[in-house]
Amino acid sequence: MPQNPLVEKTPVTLLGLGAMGTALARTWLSAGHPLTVWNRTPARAAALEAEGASVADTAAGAVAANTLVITCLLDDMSVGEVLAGLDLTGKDLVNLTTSTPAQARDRAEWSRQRGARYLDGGIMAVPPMIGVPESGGYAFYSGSEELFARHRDTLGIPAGTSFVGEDAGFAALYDVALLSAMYGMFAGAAHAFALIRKEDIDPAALAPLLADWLTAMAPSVHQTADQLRTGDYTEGVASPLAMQVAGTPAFLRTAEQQGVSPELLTPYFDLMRRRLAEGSDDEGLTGVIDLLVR
Ligand code: FVH
Repeated sequence: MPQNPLVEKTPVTLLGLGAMGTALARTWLSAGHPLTVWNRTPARAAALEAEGASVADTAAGAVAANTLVITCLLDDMSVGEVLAGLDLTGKDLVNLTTSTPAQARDRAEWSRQRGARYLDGGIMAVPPMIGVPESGGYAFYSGSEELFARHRDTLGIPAGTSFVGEDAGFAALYDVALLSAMYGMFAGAAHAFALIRKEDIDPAALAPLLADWLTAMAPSVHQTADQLRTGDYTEGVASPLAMQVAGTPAFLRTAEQQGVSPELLTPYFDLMRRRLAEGSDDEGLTGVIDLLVR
């Protein structure tokens, strides 16, 4: 987001200079924010120092340098280790480390007990997308809305921002929800490529077909959401569950004939069959969600 050059840039402390931390750091430096960095392995800070960052010898020194403290470490355990025993009184702690929702809520309470305000972040981008607005990368934020509003412009420099609620666990929840869907897509694509692996078919010929098909199917999530909201799982169904279940043996036989393990498909097909056995012939696939929720 463009910032007013006449407004003083918020100084940032960043703990963690892995692939993501380094990419974040470069965007704040390029945008003219005073930046103090610390990393467990000091060598990783050398290039950033040459680019204008102040390098702290200790995490305590880095935290003491600025009010806005951003962590981008491996996991929640490393955040706990790095911040243990440090004075966080009055700090604005923004944690961009991937966590579970429960870890994020605990970290928010842990920060509150130490006199810090807390915002949790989940980054929907890989390092090359950071600082490239046209890449579409963004981060979910949740926790203190007041803190988000205060630092929105600074947080918006590396990637877009999306505030998803005062519950500190929500950013992690949205993050994991989207990434889980992504892995489902990767699993389906892996099975598709495996099916053609032994044939005289160029994977590069299948790839655009796969991409177009997945893109065409993706908007079905809106119908799923509408059905979950209304509770009517038959509304607008074009491909009833009974028809889809009847088709599954062809998928499994094809896998067998192509010498491909069906292990990525069968868990989902099993759920479809269970839902159909409950008498939900006219539904689409939305009822499977209710079987997953324990
Ligand atoms: N890179 C990606 O594609 C994803 C995209 C989405 C968001 N993730 C999350 O971002 C967090 C950081 O990821 P990263 O890519 O920077 O990860 P690494 O390159 O592996 O760097 C890890 C940094 O954490 C430091 N570190 C690890 N353990 C400790 C510890 N016990 N005490 C202090 N620091 C620790 C590590 O330091 P060093 O190894 O250089 O000394 C790195 O600075 C992460 O949550 C992703 O899930 C990235």
